[in-house]
Amino acid sequence: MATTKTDPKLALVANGAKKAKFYEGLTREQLIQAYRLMYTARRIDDREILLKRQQKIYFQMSGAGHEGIGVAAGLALKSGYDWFYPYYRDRGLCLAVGVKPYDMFLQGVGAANDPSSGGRQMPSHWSYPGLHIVTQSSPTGSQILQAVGCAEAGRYYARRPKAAEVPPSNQFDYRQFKNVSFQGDEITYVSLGDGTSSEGEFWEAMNAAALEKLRVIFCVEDNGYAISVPVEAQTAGGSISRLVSGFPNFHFEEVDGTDPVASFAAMSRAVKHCREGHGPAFVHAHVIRPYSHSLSDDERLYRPDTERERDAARDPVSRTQMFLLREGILDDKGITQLEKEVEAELQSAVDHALEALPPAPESVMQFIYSPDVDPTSSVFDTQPAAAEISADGKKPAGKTMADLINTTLRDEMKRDERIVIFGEDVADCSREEYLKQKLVKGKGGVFKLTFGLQNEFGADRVFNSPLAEAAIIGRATGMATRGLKPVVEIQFFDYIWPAMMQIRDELSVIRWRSNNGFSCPVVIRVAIGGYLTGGAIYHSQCGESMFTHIPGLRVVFPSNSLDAAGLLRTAIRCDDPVLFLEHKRLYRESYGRAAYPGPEYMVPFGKAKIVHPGEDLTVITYGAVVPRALQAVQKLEREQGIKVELIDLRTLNPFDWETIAASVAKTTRALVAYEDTMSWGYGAEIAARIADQLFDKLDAPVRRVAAKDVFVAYQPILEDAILPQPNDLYLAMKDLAKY
Ligand SMILES: Cc1ncc(C[n+]2csc(CCOP(=O)(O)OP(=O)(O)O)c2C)c(N)n1
Ligand SMILES: [Mg+2]
Repeated sequence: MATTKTDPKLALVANGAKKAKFYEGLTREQLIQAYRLMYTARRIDDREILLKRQQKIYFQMSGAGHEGIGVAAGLALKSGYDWFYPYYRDRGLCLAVGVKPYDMFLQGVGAANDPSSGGRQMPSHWSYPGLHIVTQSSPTGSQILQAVGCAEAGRYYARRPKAAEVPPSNQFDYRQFKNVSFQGDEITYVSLGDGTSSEGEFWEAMNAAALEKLRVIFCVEDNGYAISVPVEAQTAGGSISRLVSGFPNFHFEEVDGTDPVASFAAMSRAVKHCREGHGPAFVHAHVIRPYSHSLSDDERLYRPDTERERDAARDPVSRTQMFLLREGILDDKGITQLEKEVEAELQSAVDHALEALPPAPESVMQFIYSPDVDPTSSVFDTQPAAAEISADGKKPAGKTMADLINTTLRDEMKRDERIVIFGEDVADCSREEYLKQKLVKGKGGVFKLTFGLQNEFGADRVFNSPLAEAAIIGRATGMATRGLKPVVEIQFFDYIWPAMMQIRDELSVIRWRSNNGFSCPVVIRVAIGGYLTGGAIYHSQCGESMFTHIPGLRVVFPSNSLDAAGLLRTAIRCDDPVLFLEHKRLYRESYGRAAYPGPEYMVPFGKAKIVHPGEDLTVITYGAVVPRALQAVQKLEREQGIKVELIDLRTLNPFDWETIAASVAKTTRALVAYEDTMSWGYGAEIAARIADQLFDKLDAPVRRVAAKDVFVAYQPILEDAILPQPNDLYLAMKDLAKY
């Protein structure tokens, strides 16, 4: 661990630069260039503020006061080589990396040809694939874990370069559409504000980067405020540097971020530490925020003039101008000339941006999902391989859902070296020597679904993550952005919530918000559901409709082992993020066992299965309700002669409307059954669609059977009363058939 501390109050000329020919390694030309970039950044802010007041753009977020550290970082790192997760104040960094002012104005006006989002995101939400600037969002800090995943991906490819290759086109999958590039010593830069360092994800990211010794530079741009909250009310002790100083493997810098020369020196040392592979670096840059938080904020409401004037004396743009004059690097004429050139460039950029066409309203649905790989298509519709019959003519014993998920993961890992598996307890044994010495057998997940995979494929492909769900999804998102295929596990659905920000505001929307500039087709396997007799509140939840409500996320919920194998393979090979829900009660159930269907068996998304044909009534369901409904259907047929058509949806987004519509048109009665709580649940949408689109076909009201609107209780008597049972289904079907 190395630490360099620069007194944040130091003036530029006081750091020894005056005597040196080079200024901390910067030439006179580079210093002029740095000033040009800083001045450009500030003037773009000024122009945008004007445009906002004229109602020609719709939002403004300034980078004012942060230009010094940003430009220094851009100069110390390599454009198109290193990777960048810059936050909204990093206008200076983006210009230094190569973003054009015109591109920034295009984002302001929301133009169709805005390269970062095509009018979908606010300005200062950077995304420039060619420059390795990865699409950014508004939630403070959600970029940090992704940056860690990005660095992990770069290291993975460097160690396994074959993984980056694109397979021949007859091996059709997401890889055909990923443009993978990597460098052995590439660095991932991620920045955040001082307030954002209070987010839990920041700490999860620091921990992961330190554990893995990753090449990540964390830059905290500390302007002393998070909107109106001052740093001493935000960060215990008022110094983030002090708090993080215990993380191992890090290089630490604390610097006056309004001083581009000192900032460049600090960044260069951070870059060296990372580039050489010693681990991550942390740069704490003290900056100012002269333009309030945003145009909606007036900082005079909470900052007195004295404090604001103190900041103004450190303004990086005017200080750098003074520095150039004092050092004789530019004279007054030179400064005027430079500023005139910048103004002319910005005028032309604004003029052109104001003429740019807005996006077509019809384009709104574009790029929610992959335009290249359609998981509902016939490519993903294959037949199971014939079951092997042994010499004595016996069919092989049926495999459980747990068996076939494990086998599918194994087959796919063999086929695709970009697959990595991580999560809590998913490895066989983190202390590899125990496995190697055969002292232990290995765990492979609390439900043993990943058993044996670390042993077979290595600890760099199958590993335990820290106990941090947001980190699992955030890191996976960063990896997938670089073309890897993380198949991660959330141990229990009940504990998916720390990752909800990453799932809803990041993973699912990255393709859409970047106008197809980036994608992150992660597979999230989640153990879900109740009927466990003793699972209680926190091991029995459903809640799938909270995820089917998210545009951009595929949601799969198999009811038997054959479907689980086929759907998991489709999930892995497709190009969209997939939430793969595995019902714990079905893992080892005798219902729905099947022979191994071979390594190419796939089930397309959006294709339901008719589990039992019938004419009198349609039951639409999925997951663990399928076997329960089947019992009820068989009893009803036996006892009442009522023939029920039982539909297993298999995938919830997309879902198979055609099969539902055809069945309900035939039977004229529909019952939607699901394990989740009744109100606002998945069945509500299906019932609404049936009522809306099949109204004239119906002879009865659309009914639902679901759990009571309460959490699942521990005592089995209570659990039975809460979750839908075969008899509840039986009675509802019988009643509906009377109409
Ligand atoms: C998760 C989340 N919570 C709240 C907000 C609203 N918000 C936007 S910026 C901000 C303050 C950020 O302060 P800091 O991290 O210090 O960055 P600065 O704006 O000062 O550069 C807040 C609270 C948000 N965007 N995301
Ligand atoms: Mg701040």
